[in-house]
Amino acid sequence: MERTFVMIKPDGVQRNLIGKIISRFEDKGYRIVAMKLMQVTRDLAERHYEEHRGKPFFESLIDYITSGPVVVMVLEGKDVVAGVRKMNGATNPAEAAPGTIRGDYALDIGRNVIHGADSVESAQREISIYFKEEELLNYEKVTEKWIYEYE
Ligand code: IDP
Repeated sequence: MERTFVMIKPDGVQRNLIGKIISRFEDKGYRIVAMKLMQVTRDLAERHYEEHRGKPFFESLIDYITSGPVVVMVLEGKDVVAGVRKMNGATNPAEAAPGTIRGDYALDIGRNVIHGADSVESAQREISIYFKEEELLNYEKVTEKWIYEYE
């Protein structure tokens, strides 16, 4: 089963959106296999966003991500990486469709509420930055037989 890494950014926590955002992912059918509230250090943020080092927005991005607590989670489900990206909406909230998280809850690219890994490889890398292997739980939910049509 595919896994992705998701972060409710500091603005999402400050704006009381934790519950609403988690509900969307639960309602869709994804399983939460790890989750915690944490303060991201600059070192951690720079490792997470190392592909953006040198870009004009890099320092403000690191300031943003380290500006307050975040909720990090690992979600599991069928095609969850692409599914979460669609639910999050376009990076720039001005371009994010209504009904997406950024489309419904954000206005500025530098305050876009949520992060989701952009590929299976990025998800694995980000999960290993934020979680220890033993923090990822293996369990099943009884509802899953109503979510998946097993062959
Ligand atoms: P993503 O979060 O949709 O994967 P990325 O291009 O990986 O988008 O950018 C990472 C984060 O950096 C964005 O979510 C946004 O918070 C911030 N960011 C990206 N581009 C800009 C920009 O042009 N100005 C300010 N912040 C930006």
